[in-house]
Amino acid sequence: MIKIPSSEITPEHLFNSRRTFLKGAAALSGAALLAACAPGGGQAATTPADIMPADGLTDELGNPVNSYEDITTYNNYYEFSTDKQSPARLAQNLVTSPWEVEVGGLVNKPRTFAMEDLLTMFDQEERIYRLRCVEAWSMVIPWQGFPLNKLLAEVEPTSEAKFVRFETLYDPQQMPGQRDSYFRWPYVEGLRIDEAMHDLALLATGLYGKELTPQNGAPIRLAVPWKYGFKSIKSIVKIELVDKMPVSLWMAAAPIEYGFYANVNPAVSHPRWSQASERRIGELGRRDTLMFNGYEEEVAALYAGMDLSAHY
Ligand SMILES: Nc1nc2c(c(=O)[nH]1)N[C@H]1C(S)=C(S)[C@@H](COP(=O)(O)O)O[C@H]1N2
Ligand SMILES: [Mo]
Repeated sequence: MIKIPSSEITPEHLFNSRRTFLKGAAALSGAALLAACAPGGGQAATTPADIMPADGLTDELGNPVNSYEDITTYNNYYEFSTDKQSPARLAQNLVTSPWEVEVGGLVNKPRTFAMEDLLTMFDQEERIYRLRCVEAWSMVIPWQGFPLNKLLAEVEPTSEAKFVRFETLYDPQQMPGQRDSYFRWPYVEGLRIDEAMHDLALLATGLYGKELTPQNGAPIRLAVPWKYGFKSIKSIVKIELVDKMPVSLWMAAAPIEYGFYANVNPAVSHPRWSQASERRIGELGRRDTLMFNGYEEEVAALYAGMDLSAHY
């Protein structure tokens, strides 16, 4: 891995991602255009098979992005199903418009944002991020979105705000998995305020140059690339600044297995399996898991002095 001073990493990282993404996006819009002209018309005309990763579309480590098909058909979204294939089908009719995100708690300017406003208030950037699931598989995903810190700046967190708590939509009518009382719904996640302010913490609104699909967390989801995938909460309706560490759905379900931090760490095993390696979806064999999922230069300072085996 090329070492870049941490003071320089963000612009460089973004610039490279942006360039490679835009190159891919140009090719992608061609594919989407062709599909839109195909018989049948309408949105359904663009099938996953029409959208292929463009040559050379990679993350900053040179990893090719996963196919649109992989990204949109292999999902964890327990509100719909606990298997990975079903969310693509069961989430299809999730009503994602109109949509609002309520942002409040320990802030000077609480505000409920209409989704359309979130799309126009902030520049939508392209970011190619690795997603490492706690289940030891991974993907490389081209997102569009904007840094969470830009939204937080709008509401002005007070000095008492120490954590950010996120909530997914609660609607058992639309989300059959929420009728299962094994989990404490709605899905909740949290970040420490300095993690939330980090430029890599993205609110994703799109995927592969298109709108986010329901199974990937439409219309807005978090993407925190140095943490296990479960931190990247989908279909967010509420963001609250709080003074106490939030209890996430996974911490409530199995506190020994899932901690608050959930930083990708090959040296700290899950109680039931090793985290030292992973299966990249679409590849044979396994890859070594990287510390902080390969974002160590950017984020290690957030955890200086912490015992990461205790704060897992
Ligand atoms: N609301 C909600 N968010 C969620 C989940 C979920 O079940 N419900 N699954 C998480 C897990 S375990 C992973 S690995 C990622 C998967 O994101 P993807 O399907 O877009 O790849 O979403 C995360 N966000
Ligand atoms: Mo996951």
